[in-house]
Amino acid sequence: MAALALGACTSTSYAQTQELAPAVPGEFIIKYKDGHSPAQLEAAASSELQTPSLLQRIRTMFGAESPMQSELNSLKALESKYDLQSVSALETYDQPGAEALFNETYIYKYNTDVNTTDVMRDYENIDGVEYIEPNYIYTAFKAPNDPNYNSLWGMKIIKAEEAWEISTGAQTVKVGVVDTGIEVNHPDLKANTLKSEGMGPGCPNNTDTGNHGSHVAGTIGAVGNNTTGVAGVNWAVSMNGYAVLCAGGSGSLASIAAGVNKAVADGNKVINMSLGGSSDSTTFHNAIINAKNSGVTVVVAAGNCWNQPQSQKCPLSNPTQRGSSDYTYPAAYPEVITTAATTSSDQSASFSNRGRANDIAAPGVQIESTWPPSTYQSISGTSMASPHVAGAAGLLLSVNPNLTPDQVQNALQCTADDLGAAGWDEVFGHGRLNLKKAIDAVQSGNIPTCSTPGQPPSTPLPTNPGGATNTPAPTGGQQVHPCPEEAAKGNYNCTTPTDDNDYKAWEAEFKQGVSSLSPWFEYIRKAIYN
Ligand SMILES: [Ca+2]
Ligand SMILES: [Ca+2]
Ligand SMILES: [Ca+2]
Repeated sequence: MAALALGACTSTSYAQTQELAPAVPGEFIIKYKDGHSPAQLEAAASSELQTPSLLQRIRTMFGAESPMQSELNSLKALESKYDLQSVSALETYDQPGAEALFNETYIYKYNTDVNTTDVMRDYENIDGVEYIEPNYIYTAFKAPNDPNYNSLWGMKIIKAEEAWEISTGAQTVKVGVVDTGIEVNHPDLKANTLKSEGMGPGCPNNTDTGNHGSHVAGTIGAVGNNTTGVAGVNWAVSMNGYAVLCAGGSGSLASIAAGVNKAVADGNKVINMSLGGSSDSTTFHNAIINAKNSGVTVVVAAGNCWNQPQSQKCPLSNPTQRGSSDYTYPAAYPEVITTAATTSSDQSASFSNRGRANDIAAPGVQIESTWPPSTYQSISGTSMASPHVAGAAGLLLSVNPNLTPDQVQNALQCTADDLGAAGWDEVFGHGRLNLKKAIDAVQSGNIPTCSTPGQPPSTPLPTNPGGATNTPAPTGGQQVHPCPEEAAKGNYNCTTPTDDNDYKAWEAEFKQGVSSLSPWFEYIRKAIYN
């Protein structure tokens, strides 16, 4: 799509424009100083002829031209030199303000063979010319040809199209999706997915029994510009799935920790975890610390329990804690990028957890993405916000693969568009992701720094120390489930306690048919956000 260059104040000298930007061949925008357009000069010259001044009569006597006549002649000479085809005034549609700015501004169409630099030089040598510019061509920002792309409001609001002018991703960047798995044969995921590994009990390889992971993967890296479906933040990337949430969308701590550790071992530079629970866990936290120490950026969902009733999905009894990312794990761990969800009008999603842990916000309502076996779905959740940010982290790494997790986090959160209360706040963190500004920061090498001032301590509630005992779980919302207690409630079948008085290790078989060793904390509850 071509558009007119409307920069009245940006007179570009040909000398500065060594490399001319694309323009319509032979076409120029010329603005004359008031009274100096050819039509004005001509009118003035003819009135001069009819009622010649004394000075003009003297000039005529000596065969000299008036300056006005001479300027008109120079302009006429250029018109014939470059074979003028047509001239028309730049339309201002009768707006008085625009009229003043575009007074005597014309579109000149010359022979398409003319040398742009020559024409500009010749015009700039004439005093009455205020400026001349090539009729530059502007194009729509890079949008992919995927047919469902138009419904991806999230990509537009984070300025992905502008960012894609700089990079559309790279297959050398690996991103791990610790979730329900990835349907590797989905036509919009296949080319960007290396594998999906079953990590939890009953989790199969290379497919997705829960759909959630494939949806997350599509936002990170559905193949872009392939005339199919949707486009991810990365049009090209290498994703690895780690299926840890099976058996109805939940998974044990052991599986999730193994998934994170495997993702690090496999060389993923970014890990997305659109999952969580209300149990603080040293094992889980250590897996995340190890990931960050290994140079892996970990992006997680803030949780969906704000303003939600107590339920299996949102188990904490205290409503403030229930809707807080500070009491949601891994969201509360300081090593992760905690992502809240926004709507298409940049409001906070009604369910999006708030809290001191929130670092950034991203689109999370009515997000369309890939869905097994080979279709697409729109769903909502901080689960959908997190992969926008994880995808953004991947895209930044395609520009500079040596960025540290802290640099990635700063580039993302410190360039975000501030929303809500001025500056960092508990609803949006530092603001809504702006991918264009983030990629510009990385490309320029000037990555700003900013911290999340309210980052909670890693253990905001008392934890169950040492080993399980028969004492009751601490109150205040911490979901600690020593096996015997849960067995008494019928939630677990406990087997092989090593010590009757100190249940440091046991095997538990969850009612859902998933077994785990020493499940100190209950990740078996619905722990998935969608
Ligand atoms: Ca596609
Ligand atoms: Ca955080
Ligand atoms: Ca704010």
